[in-house]
This record gives sequence, structure tokens and C-alpha cells, in this order.
Amino acid sequence: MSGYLKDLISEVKAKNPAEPEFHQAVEEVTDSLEKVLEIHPEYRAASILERIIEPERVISFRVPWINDQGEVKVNRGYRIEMNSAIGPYKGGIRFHPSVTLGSLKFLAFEQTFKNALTTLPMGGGKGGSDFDPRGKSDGEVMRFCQSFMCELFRHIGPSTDVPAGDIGVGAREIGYMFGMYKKLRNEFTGVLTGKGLNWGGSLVRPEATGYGVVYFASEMLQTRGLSFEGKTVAVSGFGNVAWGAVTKATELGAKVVTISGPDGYIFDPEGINGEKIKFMLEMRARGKDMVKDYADKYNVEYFPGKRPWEVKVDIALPCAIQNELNEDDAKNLINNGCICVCEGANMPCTPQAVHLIQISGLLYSPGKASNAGGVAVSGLEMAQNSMRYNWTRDEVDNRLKLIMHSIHKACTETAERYGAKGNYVTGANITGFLKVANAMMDQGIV
Ligand code: 2IT
Repeated sequence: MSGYLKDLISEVKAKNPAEPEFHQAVEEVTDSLEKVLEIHPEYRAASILERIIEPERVISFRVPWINDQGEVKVNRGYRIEMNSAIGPYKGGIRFHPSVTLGSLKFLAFEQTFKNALTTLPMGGGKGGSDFDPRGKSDGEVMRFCQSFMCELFRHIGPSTDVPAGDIGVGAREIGYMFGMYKKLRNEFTGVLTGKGLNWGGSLVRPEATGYGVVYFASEMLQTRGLSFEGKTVAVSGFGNVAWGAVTKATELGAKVVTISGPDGYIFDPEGINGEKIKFMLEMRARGKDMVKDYADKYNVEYFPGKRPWEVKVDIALPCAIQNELNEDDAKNLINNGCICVCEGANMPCTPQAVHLIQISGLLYSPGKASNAGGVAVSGLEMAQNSMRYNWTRDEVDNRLKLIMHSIHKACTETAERYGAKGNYVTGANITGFLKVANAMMDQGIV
């Protein structure tokens, strides 16, 4: 890495202490940019990278709420408005005990590049809270969401910042937040995506992230004349992304043999299909955040405290959370003959794991490219809201497929142009960076 980039990373670490995930995400992107900055000295002269790394605005706020016992609880809420060069801030809201300023900054940073890749006009943002939805009653979740929106509403809007769901935030939470926003603003507008179908939501939005991951992995496999047909697949997580990925991979003739939770993973040698896929939704709705119930119900093996990467599979789709697949996991996958690791979560592979997977010649895609289908259909939801119209399922699904195809094409072509053929990390980072950087250049020093 050049002295300039090394100094930049040191400065990011010194200026943003205790934000390890943010450092990791910034390092991953800057690693890809050496050549671009050499060819385009104007970016360095305009301090584009320094500006992209600094959020346009960080909002941190108190979220007080009352639990079912009548006690007052306090959580911390955030919204990171990272970059608005190519459109309004756009990105999910995460409710999870692991949420910190640093983890949301990493997610908002990734989102900026991801959204640029979708071909749609969306800037980057992310928000959330350290609120733990596990075991909370419906009333508690509603009161929390309402309190969260009582502060957030003044910072967002359909042309300013459009949040959506993420870990711990699904259709129910979006509904409660939308209700409070509407009451406070006296305005029915597309301020959130992932809305219910009969009040402004888009068909295929729930499935979009997982479907997109599988569409993207299919494109990757195709470059080697391969497909999902007859392949064995390991999926981690059992939330929204995992559910969509299991559904589509199964539909394309693959056998998905694992899903996982914070408690461990299950191994279903017959494949997770039919009614068993529906049961994933039921497990999620139970609010326990455990996957063991699947093993009990379908009488399959359950591995407490373990992750699914030790299973022999052809394709691995990590769809749970950041840094869930480390170097040892990567070794296991490689030794077991895995051919493709396609990220459904944001930054699920550690840098050491990514390095090993790449030098071993496996197909590998970073989440910012392969999981962009979720936010892409959020962009389509925004378009439908603006038109006050709804597209059919096929219309949205076809657009999603087309977008995933475009992202794949952009990544492969850019990687090749910059002398890194087959490297989806380089391709995604450079493509996303150029779109955002050029927009920033056009708009002056703001
Ligand atoms: O990580 C992500 O891309 C999301 N959570 C979806 C964001 C969105 O605005 O739909």
C-alpha cells in the first residue's frame, strides 16, 4: 500500500478509536483503490477519500421506553448519514445488542458503495440501537419503536433519508415506526422501505436480499460453466436473508443443508425445503433467536455453539452477521472442496478468511455486491411510492435479476480493467468508489 493510504488508515484508527469494524471496512476498500488514485490524482487533490470516510452527519439519541413490568429502560439510538452524493441517505436500521457507533459506521460506509452499485440513485446511511428484541413482548417492541421514531422523525424524509429493516427490524418494526412517523408529520409518504404490502410496500422486498444473493452467486458460477443445480449449500443465519437464499437456492435445484443461530447450527441432510422453509419464519416470529427448534421438530442433528462451515458443501452463503466466518472456517470450507463463498450478510468473512478464500481460487463475492438486492428492491419501492403505483411480482423480480446481473457485469469488467480479473472485491470497491467520487467532484467541496 502507498504511504498516502497507509497514513490515511493510521489516521482513521487514531481519530476513531474503539471502532474496529469501521477500521476493517475502510481498510478493505482502500486496499482496492491504489491504482485508481494513481490514475486519477484529482481525487486525492480533492481529498475525496478523506471525505468519504467522514460521515456527513452522525445522530445519537436517547431512547427511553417502559417495559411490561412498568420499569423505565433506556437504550441508545443512532442514525449515520454517511454520504448523499448520489441520492438521499438510504440503509437499514439494526436492533441488536452488538450495535455500537463503530459497527453502524462500518455498515453505513459499506452501504454507500453497495447503493452505488445498484445503479439506483441512493446515498448511504445506517441506523439502529443496542436494544435486544430477544424475548420482548409485542407491546414492548411497539413502545420501543415509537420512542425511537419520536426522535428519528426530525432527521429523515422521503427525499432526505429513507431507513429500512436490518437485523432485528422486520415488517412489524417498520410498521410501528411508520405509524409514529405518520402521526408526527401528518404525512403519508415513502419514508421507510420494507413496508406492508397494503400500505406502500413492494412485492418481493422480503425475499429480495436472499434472492439477490442467489442470483449473484448463479452469475459467478456461470463464469465457470456451473450452476446451483445439484449442489449442496451451507447457509448461516435463519433470518430474512437466509430465508430468501434458502428459498431461491432450493428452487434452482440445490440442497441447502444448514441454517444457524447464535445458539448453533442444524444439519439437515435431506435439504431444507417445502414446509421446512416456512418453519424458518415461524422460528423467527417466536423471538427466541434460536435455531434448535428446527432440530427438535424435524429430528435432525443440532450442533450447539458451532458454525456451519465445518460441513462439506459446494457453496457457502454466510447470511448471519459480520465476522462470522474466520480463517479456520475458511480452511475447513476449502479442504472440503467448496467452490464458491457468496456473502449475504455485511462483511461476514474476516479479512484473513477472505485472503485465504481468494488465494485458494474459490469464487468469492463481498456482501456489498452480492447482498445489494435488498436495498435495490428498496429503491424500487421508493420508485413505486413516488409514482403512487405498484408493480407486479414479475416486474419487480425481473428488475431485481437485471440489477444483480448489472452489478456482476460491472464488478467483473472493472476488475479486469484494473488488472485484477475475477476479483469481485476490487471490482465492487472501484465501481462503487468511482460513481460516488465523480458525483462528489461534480458537486464541489461540500
Ligand atoms: O444491509 C442492507 O443493505 C439492508 N439492511 C437493506 C437496506 C435498505 O435500505 O433496504
